[in-house]
Amino acid sequence: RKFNVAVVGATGAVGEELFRVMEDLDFPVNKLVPLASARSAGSMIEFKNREVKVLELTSTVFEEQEIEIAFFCAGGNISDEFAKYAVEAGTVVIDNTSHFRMDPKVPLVVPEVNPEDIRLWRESGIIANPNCSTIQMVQSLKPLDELYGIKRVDVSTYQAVSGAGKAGMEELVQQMQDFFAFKLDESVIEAFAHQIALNVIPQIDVAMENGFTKEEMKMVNETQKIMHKNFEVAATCVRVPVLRSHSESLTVTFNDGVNVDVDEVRNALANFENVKVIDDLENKKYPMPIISTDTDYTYVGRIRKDVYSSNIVHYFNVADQVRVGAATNAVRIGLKWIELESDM
Ligand code: 2RA
Repeated sequence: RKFNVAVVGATGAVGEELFRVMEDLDFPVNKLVPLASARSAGSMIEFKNREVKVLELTSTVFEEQEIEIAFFCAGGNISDEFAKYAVEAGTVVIDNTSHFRMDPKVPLVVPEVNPEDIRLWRESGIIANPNCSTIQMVQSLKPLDELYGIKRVDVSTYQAVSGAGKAGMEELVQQMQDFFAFKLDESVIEAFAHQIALNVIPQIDVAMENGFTKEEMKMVNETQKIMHKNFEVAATCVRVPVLRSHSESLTVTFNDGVNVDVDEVRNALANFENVKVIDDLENKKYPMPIISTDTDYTYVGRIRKDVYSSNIVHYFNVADQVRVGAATNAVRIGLKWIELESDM
């Protein structure tokens, strides 16, 4: 059967991508209801070659439109204010913001990693979609934990400007245009703490008391919740002038006594759902944002054993932040929910 589906934040970067991903993954849509603020209501979005009008997000729209599944991707404050109206109307909410992620009543799901957690959705009516940098990381950690048992993860990220939405992407493009017009010093700096063109910024989100940033602590706390493991995680999150794929350099320490076999690691990753291995350094083949962008895969490569410790492996991991890190994971959660929990 098909479902009545709402997308809250229909005109944002993730909202727009959701329509494309629902088409690509053949999401069973009966009626599509794009929702946005009064400012964007009335505009049109395209879905399956037809124009659909954006309606205003109100407290009653979920009930009026008989919505069964609602994707929220309009920011934490909007989820805070409106998700409860959807839940009251009997809608399952798939929330892309950080608002509910660490709520013990709300499952936090990457369908390839912890699909069974979806069954907890009835406690709150909400399923949370993790942070983008966490999603692509746990997709590679899960098979490695199953293989050897992880003790500690050290990760540095190279995060695209799409993580800051359309405003972030527009700011990078504008600053590049300003650079070629010899007026970069006049560029607007709004989406990021500093100029992002020709720069890297070792801060994503606000500072926490422990010296890490909020983005870095999301990678710690969300990873432990999704994987139901307490292994140590330390992250350094960095914004780079790339449009829309996040990269991560990972060092994974396995339990004492493990002797890493790189071929075993490569096979475990290659056999995991939605992960692709590109790992041929001699022939200059490895994952890069220009490979992953616009795809639904997490790519890994540069896999190598540590020079000093036999229980440590290093690798590089790249995925499209807007798709794998947001829209695609949300749609995959919806498909899994339909398979496991809807009364089809
Ligand atoms: C970022 N993690 O890349 C954020 C987006 N959710 O800024």
